[in-house]
Amino acid sequence: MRIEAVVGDITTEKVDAIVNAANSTLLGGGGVDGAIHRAAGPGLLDACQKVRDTELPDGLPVGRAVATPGFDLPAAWVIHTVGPNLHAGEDDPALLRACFDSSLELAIQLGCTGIALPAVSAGVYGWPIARVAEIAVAAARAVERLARTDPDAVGSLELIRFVLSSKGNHEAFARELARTKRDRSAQKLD
Ligand code: AR6
Repeated sequence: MRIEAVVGDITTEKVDAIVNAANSTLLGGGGVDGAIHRAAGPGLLDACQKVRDTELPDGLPVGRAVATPGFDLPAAWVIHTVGPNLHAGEDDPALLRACFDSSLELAIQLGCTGIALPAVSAGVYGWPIARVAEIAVAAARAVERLARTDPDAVGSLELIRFVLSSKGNHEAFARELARTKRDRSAQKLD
């Protein structure tokens, strides 16, 4: 399993699935959500509307994930998840962890080889980037551990790439990736 962090625009990622930091309506918004809808074209909004009309009439709950095709994107799939909104008092880290866990789990179920994820909740929803990095990287490390202990459980997944919109955000993720790598080598020496 490769886990990495890059600076970039997630809409240009050539991986099987990209993750969208959506809101519960699934009907678009600003930030990465707006960028993904613009790049995917109108088919994405139609597909999201269809999901609302069928399986999720009350919207996508915080922490859950749902997939649609990627339409005009290089990625075959968009995995929509809804992060907790700190400005609305949603301060439970388990909810943010659930976003990353459910997105990664869905990518595995879809048979993805590679997935790209943004810093869910680190924009409009107001979570500090260091906290998002800590939670997101912990979720990725859990999948990495699973790949070692039970390879079948991660299917074809080989790459987890965090795509960050700024150098500062990238630094937070790079630091957390380095820290958790050090922790793991320390554990090996114990
Ligand atoms: N590629 C990668 N990262 C990006 C991109 C991009 N093209 N564009 C923005 N980011 P946000 P949230 C970063 O606000 O906090 C929307 O209106 C951005 O700099 O997109 O979960 C939804 O509809 C930030 O670091 O998501 C919801 O209403 C990170 O992506 C609400 O915002 C997430 O910022 C969700 O808020």
